[in-house]
Amino acid sequence: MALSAVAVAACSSGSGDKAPSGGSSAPAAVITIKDFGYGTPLTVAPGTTVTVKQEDSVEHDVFSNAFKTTLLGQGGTATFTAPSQPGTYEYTCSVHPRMHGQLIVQAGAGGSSTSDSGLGGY
Ligand SMILES: [Cu+2]
Repeated sequence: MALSAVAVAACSSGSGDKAPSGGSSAPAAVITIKDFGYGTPLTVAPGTTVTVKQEDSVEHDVFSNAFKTTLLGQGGTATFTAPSQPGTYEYTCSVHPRMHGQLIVQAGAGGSSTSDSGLGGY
C-alpha cells in the first residue's frame, strides 16, 4: 500500500521537470513587419511554416527567390513554408526594395520537425 503511493508520487514529479515548456507546442516562427523593417533574423528548421504579421501602416510583403507572401495591409497575416535547403535567405519587400530581412534555415532549429530525421549528421 505505502509503496505504491510513493511510486506514483515519484513518477509524477519526475515527468514534471523533464519537459519544461511542453514538447508538442514548438515556439512559433513569426516575422513581424513594423516600421519598414522585418526585425531580427529568424532561425527555423527546414520546411517550417513561417507566419508573417504585418503591423505597419503601409503595405508590405516578404519576397525572395525561395519564398514569398502576398502584399499585406496593416494587421494582415500570411504564411509561407521555409526552404528545405539549409542556408541564409535574404528577402525584401517588393514595394520597398530598401527593406531587407534574413531567414536562416538550419537543420534541427525550432525542434518541431526533427523527430523523423534522428540526431543530426553534422
Ligand atoms: Cu514594403
